[in-house]
Amino acid sequence: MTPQTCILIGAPVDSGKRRDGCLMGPDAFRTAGLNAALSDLGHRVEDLGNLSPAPYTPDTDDGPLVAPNETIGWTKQLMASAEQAMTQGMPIFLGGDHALSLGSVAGVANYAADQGRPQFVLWLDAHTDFHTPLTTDSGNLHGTPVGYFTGRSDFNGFPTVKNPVPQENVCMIGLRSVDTPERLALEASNIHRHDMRDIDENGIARPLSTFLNRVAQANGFLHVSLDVDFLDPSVAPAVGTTVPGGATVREGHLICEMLHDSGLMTSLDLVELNPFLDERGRTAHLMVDLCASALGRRVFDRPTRSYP
Ligand code: 6HN
Ligand code: MN
Ligand code: MN
Ligand code: MN
Repeated sequence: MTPQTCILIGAPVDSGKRRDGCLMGPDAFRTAGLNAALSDLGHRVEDLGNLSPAPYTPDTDDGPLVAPNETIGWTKQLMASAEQAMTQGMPIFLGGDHALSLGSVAGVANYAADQGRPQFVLWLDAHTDFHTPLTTDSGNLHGTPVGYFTGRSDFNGFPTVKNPVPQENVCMIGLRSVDTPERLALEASNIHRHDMRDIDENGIARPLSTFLNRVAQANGFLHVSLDVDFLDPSVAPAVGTTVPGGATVREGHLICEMLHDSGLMTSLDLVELNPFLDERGRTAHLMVDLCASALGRRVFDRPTRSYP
């Protein structure tokens, strides 16, 4: 296994929705042993500690959006940190809610563009997070990162997305809660989307391997964004937006194991963990175990298998 330099970037973003608690996420991942899990696999681990948002005008409570200015501050900071960390290794963003991916993905995509290579994104989530600030009903900006980094309009006040990720380079797996405006926009897009029925009928390995083959053929960079609610709430209760009918523990591990076999993953988000809602740390531990699988933890080594 090729040792990596894993760069842990704590991003205690809690501005993407009303319910507080994700700000404790980065420390819960550390407490659950993330650093040791990765070092034990032979990787070099550098923990940059926790970021703060770039300076922002304090938010007022009178608009349709929850804490837009704070999220703009986070997006600026994360975009810069992501681009910088890519020059040094594989950034692993410890969320924080999913609003952190406005900055993490836009930042890694800037780096990919500098290298003259295409950026791809694997979105593991119950939700599509494809809203814009104008289509969201909840006003929660954690429902908008895919809209932002694919270059949808109406993100007023946010930094310009210099290198939008092409729609056909985005693959979503795990979907089971999609708002009507998101569904209409997605159906008119080239984003690859796999809902849970698709997984029930065809398994999770095939859609993933099809996508990974495309990343490999294009010599792309691959960002993976893992939302806790991708997993079924019975095994991952520590998230504010639980939706029944999610991925099993083994489906999660298989995805991560295949990601490692592919050697394609260049950056990772672990998001939406709300330790306040956890049961004795079990969700934090599961997320750490999945991350370890994505970085090479195995029961037994085996010849790499490919899926047609
Ligand atoms: N997440 N579609 C809902 C909304 O409020 O816009 C839920 C968003 C969930 C956000 O998955 O990170
Ligand atoms: Mn809040
Ligand atoms: Mn999400
Ligand atoms: Mn979600």
